[in-house]
Amino acid sequence: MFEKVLIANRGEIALRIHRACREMGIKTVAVHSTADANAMNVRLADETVCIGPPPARESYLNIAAILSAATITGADAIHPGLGFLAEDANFAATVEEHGFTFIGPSPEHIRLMGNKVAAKEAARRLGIPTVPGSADSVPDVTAAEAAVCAIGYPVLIKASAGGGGRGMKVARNAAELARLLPIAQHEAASFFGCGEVYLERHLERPRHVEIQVLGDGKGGIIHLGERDCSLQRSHQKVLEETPSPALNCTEREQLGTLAVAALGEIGYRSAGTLEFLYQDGEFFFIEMNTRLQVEHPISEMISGIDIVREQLCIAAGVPFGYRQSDVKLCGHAIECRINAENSENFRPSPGRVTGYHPPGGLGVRVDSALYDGYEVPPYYDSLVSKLIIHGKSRNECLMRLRRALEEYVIGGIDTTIPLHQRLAVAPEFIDGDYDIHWLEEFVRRAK
Ligand code: MV4
Repeated sequence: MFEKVLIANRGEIALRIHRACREMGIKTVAVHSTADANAMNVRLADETVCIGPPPARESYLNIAAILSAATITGADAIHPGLGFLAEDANFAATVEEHGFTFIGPSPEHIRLMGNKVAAKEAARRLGIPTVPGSADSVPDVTAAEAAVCAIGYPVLIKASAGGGGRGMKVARNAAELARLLPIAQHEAASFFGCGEVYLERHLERPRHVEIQVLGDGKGGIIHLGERDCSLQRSHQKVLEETPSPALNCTEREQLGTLAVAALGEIGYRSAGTLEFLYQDGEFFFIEMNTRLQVEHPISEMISGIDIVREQLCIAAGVPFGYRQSDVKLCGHAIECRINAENSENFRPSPGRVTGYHPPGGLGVRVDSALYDGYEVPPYYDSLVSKLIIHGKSRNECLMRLRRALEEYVIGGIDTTIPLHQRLAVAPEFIDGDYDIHWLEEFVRRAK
């Protein structure tokens, strides 16, 4: 096992990784920008290195500074966390070239899944159903129209190097396609540094269902069930739950078997997530995330498996000590993402936290680096806490969630706790009757 791990991230996820290291007797190195000198994960780390000024480009994305920090502290391995460099194949390769272990998938798998067209093609080859679409990127309107002949309108134009929904465009007829294609190509080039786009049939009211997998890199794969991430606004997830209220046991098993077979075939290593759209009883693969995800704790709560610990063991070459039949998924879990934002207009609300009282009790977990007196910096993602609830049943989980949201006090800044309080009593949410558009409508209706 590693003796010392450098955590190349910040905030709650850096603290989450620190905790797993600590429990395994591994020393931690926190790297931080000048804006994060007083952060909780920095205070708790064994060693700290300031790697640059507040802008992420000069600190958390500064590969040379991170590698220097790993060198001077004598770290064995680097955990990239999520966001920042977590899905940068060149970073993963550079880490390894410098003699450190990258705690994550192989650079080849990161690169493959980073290209959405190649990822879909790989998925199709591995027997995973995908959304009907262009087999390749479409260079011009002629190629796009030819592709639409087989797909049918409406189509969605997506960036090959994209993900997360930025720059997507719906075309409902040939005129819209001709108008939107060059705009989408231009946006793809400016957002992602690659102007290639592809087409997919536009699913009007799907749910977003993803499956958590762990691979040992030697063909061993297990899954930890699915997560329903349909509750989102502006492509930001707001609340996730597992199991999905939309799936039956057969569908759940089908999805798990499919994911395990496919990723075993490619010898996938570390934690990964296959994202699907689910509509009218059918699954369609859209993307794979080759990283730890924000919502990973709900899978931990129902499985009892510490995903970050598994990532560390896998990266150290320790084979799985259990198999799929040993994984028991118990009860129900929900995560509420709490952001430093106004809960009505979603404007960021950085500043000093005055009064911090997190909830507790059975089945309540709070993943957060907040503390009384902490100053939320304005430079980064506004996620400041994750409230994770576990219950024997979905109903117990919901009752407990309402209780925990009532207890949670974060003073001095606006947070999205009030949004979660409204959501937790909304009839459609209680009934599990929602798709990827429902929350946007719910937020609009509340105004
Ligand atoms: C889609 C879609 C409908 N049809 N693809 C958005 C993020 C990216 N990961 C994929 N996304 C979508 N792809 C087809 N063919 C609708 C979305 C989508 C979405 C997906 C998951 C969660 C929230 C979403 C919000 C808007 C659109």
